[in-house]
Amino acid sequence: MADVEGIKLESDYLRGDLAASLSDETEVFSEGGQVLIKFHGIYAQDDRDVRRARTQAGIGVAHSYMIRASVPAGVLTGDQWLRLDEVADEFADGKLRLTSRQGVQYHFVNKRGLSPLISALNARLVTTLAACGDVTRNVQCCPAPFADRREEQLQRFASTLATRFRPTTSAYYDVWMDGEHTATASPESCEPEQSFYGASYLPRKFKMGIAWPGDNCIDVYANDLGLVPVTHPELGEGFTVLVGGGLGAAHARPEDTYPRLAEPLGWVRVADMAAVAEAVIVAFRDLGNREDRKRARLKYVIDTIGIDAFRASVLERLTTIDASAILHSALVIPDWTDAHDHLGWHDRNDGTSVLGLHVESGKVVDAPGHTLRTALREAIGRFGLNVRITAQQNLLLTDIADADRAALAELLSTHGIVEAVELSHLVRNAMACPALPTCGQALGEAERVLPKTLTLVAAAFAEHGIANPDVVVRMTGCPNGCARPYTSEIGLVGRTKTAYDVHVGGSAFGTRLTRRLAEGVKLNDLALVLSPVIGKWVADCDAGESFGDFCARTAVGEPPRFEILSGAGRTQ
Ligand code: SRM
Ligand code: SF4
Repeated sequence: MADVEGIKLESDYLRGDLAASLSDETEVFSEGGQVLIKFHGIYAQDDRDVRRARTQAGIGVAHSYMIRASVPAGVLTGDQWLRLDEVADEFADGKLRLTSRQGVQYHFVNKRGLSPLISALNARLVTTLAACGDVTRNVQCCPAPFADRREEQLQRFASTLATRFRPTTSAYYDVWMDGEHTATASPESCEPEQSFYGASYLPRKFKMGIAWPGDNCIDVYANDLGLVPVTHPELGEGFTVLVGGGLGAAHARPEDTYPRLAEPLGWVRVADMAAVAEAVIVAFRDLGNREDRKRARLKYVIDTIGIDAFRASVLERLTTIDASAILHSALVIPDWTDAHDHLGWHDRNDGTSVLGLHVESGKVVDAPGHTLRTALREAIGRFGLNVRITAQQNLLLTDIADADRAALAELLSTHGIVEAVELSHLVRNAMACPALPTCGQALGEAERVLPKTLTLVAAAFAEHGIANPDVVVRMTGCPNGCARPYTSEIGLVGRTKTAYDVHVGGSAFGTRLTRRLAEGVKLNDLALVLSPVIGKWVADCDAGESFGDFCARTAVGEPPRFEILSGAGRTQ
């Protein structure tokens, strides 16, 4: 068993020695404590920019903590946002970091700041419980509040699933909030002994997402469990259920770790969906690898036993008499026609509008000439707005009275916030993960070098006369895939401090994995590597064919590892 398994088992449902560690004088938690705090939404980190100098000076690393709030479907009230904003100054580094799963992170929090920060969020019904750890993580959902769609039903459903699958430990409230259960984000809950999680929780993280049909803005195929609403001709409303997505890989283990897209498990009525989701999670709990954490995700269970055996395992765990009447054959998902960023103005035709704002790498921060954080605070306070976080690290302001549109636009403009239409496609589409200096797993930079990288990519397209390429670029500091580079059209994956693997050929709609074009490329050589392929695309593409589609059709670079290993040639 991996060491983590023993720590979970002996922790008394995630309590461990956390309370004792909090009252000691040090900036650290015990080894076991560092595992357990993740379940409470906290990661132990250190400032890697000063790691070497401090170690050489013999003063040890600069410890700090990252706290992640999980926000189902990215939905927040204005009041919640204003409190989230305040605590960034009180306890963190003055920045809110919107995540690729619609959450919010704080960095550089010190140990003394953890309890007050968590208490402040919970007092506004925002939880950090299960934002990290071997549990069901934040439930993604298309956040668009458009009048002509029914996403809001889906968003409520995402919230229901998130609440149902949150672990029921009271340790969270006892450790961080002096047992104060009343003002928290979690529901009345059963004792942890009665929860399906059991004492050792899941073998690894488990991710769920709900997409809007046709608009894969959440990258549904990257989830362990992805739901797409499809109406059954006889049984009515339900979901085609996808299982086994996940992007993490390790450079040192190309033979048995790889990104993989989710595949269909079946179709389920809305009323039965939570029960089926629970059966999938329980099957993962029972069948997942508890020895080798690199192989502990659901995708490897499915690749080991096969989708049919996995489906049978799910059926066995459905506690109804006729389980097969619950899990039906998968219905075909409507074609994906977009992975919408939801940016810009959207008229709801009910006297209100929605405005999607681009947030570079999710960093809500005040910078000279671009005071986004202050702008949001003023706008939300003055116009009574609410907020949605997108799965592309951006932010939507909702409930804008049509009469306030001009004044809001004026306010944003005085803070240097430009409308999305004024941004280049590359900037608008791109994502990067936090990487250095906070992420302990980063091999190289990501969000800090994204602007330079996009300039280099733009130059490569400009060489071939393309001035504003509509291409999706995503960048990560290591192969874990946090900004989902393996489903983008150009994915850059950190290999060393200065070099990246260059991937191409994912689809703009997140339905296909990338192909590796080159290994270990210095950033300054990026144009050299991309330019010949761009040249071929310009010369040979079919009418309207995107860069990603062209690279896939003409088999540029190596196929995805998953296809090589499985021989499946699987693309969706
Ligand atoms: Fe991630 C670990 C940041 C979405 C795959 N991820 C981490 C950690 C916590 C590093 C660590 O373990 O010490 C990163 C914190 C860095 C920092 O300083 O803030 C981190 N992941 C992020 C975020 C903030 C990236 C972002 O740019 O927004 C995203 C937070 C989402 C959230 O709110 O919950 C984030 N991570 C993802 C995604 C994308 C997704 O889920 O849609 C993936 C790929 C999908 C998947 O899970 O396979 C992802 N993160 C990983 C992995 C690889 C897991 C694996 O199966 O091997 C790790 C490493 C691990 O878990 O040990 C990881
Ligand atoms: Fe850290 Fe790697 Fe995730 Fe980037 S992809 S945040 S470097 S774990």
